[in-house]
Amino acid sequence: MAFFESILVTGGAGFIGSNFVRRVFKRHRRCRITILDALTYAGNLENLASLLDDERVTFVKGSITDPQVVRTATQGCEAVFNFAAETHVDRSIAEAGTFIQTDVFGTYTLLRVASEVGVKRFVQISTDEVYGSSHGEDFTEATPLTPGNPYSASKSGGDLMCQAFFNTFETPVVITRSSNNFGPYQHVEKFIPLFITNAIEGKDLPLYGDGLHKRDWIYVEDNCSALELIGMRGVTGDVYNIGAGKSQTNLSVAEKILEILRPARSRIVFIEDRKGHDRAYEMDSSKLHKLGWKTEFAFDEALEKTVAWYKDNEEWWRRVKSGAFRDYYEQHYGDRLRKGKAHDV
Ligand code: NAD
Ligand code: TDX
Repeated sequence: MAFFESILVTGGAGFIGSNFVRRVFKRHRRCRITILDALTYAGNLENLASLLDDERVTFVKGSITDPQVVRTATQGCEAVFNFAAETHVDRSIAEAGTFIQTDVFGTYTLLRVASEVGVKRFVQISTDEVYGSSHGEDFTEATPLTPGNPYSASKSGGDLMCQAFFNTFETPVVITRSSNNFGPYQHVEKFIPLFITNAIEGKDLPLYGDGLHKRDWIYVEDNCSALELIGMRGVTGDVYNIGAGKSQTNLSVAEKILEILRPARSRIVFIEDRKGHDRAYEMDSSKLHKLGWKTEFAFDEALEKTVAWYKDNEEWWRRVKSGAFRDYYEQHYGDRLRKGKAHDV
């Protein structure tokens, strides 16, 4: 089945969105791509660097909460891939207003316009976090939504609105719920890039709680191949989990990062836990495997690639780490690190 001839990618200047745009641009030479992004603190045009000069790519700066902007951007697009969101759990704990605005109201606005325009496909990029914490059993698509923090509650609101639009207006929605992504261009506020760049800088690595929380890490390229496939072949109205199928503790990932960057001067420091910290996310992605998808990248090899990318792109992350991020870091980690306890190796 051929890919779409024209797509709208919201949030395309962020981490996963920019990786997805790059993939589609390379693999589908006839596809025109419109990117709609508000360029919040998380959006970065450098993530799209060479692509923006190409005639197949159009960039629109604007918010998915603005119906006028969304209407213009959606014109002529066969499919919408909605990546735009506020995405950092810690920031949602500090203040959740923008999360509700973008992740719920923004999704609603996009759905409304997509229905008016009559797009062929609306792919909602959601998260395994909507299921809450797993307790020894993998999440399936039938697992009830029990979000545990304001970010995942907002994403759940977006998902439910998608299901409501499918049910009420037959909007051709498909929902994807992926596990934790990592890879090039991920914002340094997130666990893996923060730990890699801190280790390069010789700074302490702030590990929440006992460090035994588990995540099912998926390399971003594997997530993007799943999104491409679900965009083309997913059943309308359905949900698809996207996971690598192997959870591991944060402590183990932190130790692997230090091992790759040996001899790093950094220490792992246990600090006060995140409030409401979900203990584990574990995914059953067998429904997606039946569509013909599998991962290409093993975790250890992909982590090495990711570390190499951050080593090769210091300018990119040093710019992101300066300015407003420095204040955020001091506010969020300063006291906790001073009161933290170094891990004995
Ligand atoms: P990100 O924070 O790196 O990027 C988000 C992008 O959305 C940024 O470019 C930002 O400028 C843009 N944006 C924010 N508010 C907007 C608005 N109102 N209108 C238009 N653009 C706006 O996020 P990411 O990690 O790339 O995540 C992308 C999507 O994937 C999100 O929907 C997220 O919930 C989902 N997801 C992420 C992960 C992960 O591990 N990173 C896992 C599962 C699901
Ligand atoms: O400094 C840190 N120390 C630490 O121990 C940070 C930033 C995180 N952690 C822990 C918390 C989590 O258990 O590492 C784990 C991963 O944290 P994040 O990178 O913040 O990701 P998470 O909270 O799991 O959410 C991510 O995956 C699901 C994305 O940020 C979401 O957008 C996505 O939906």
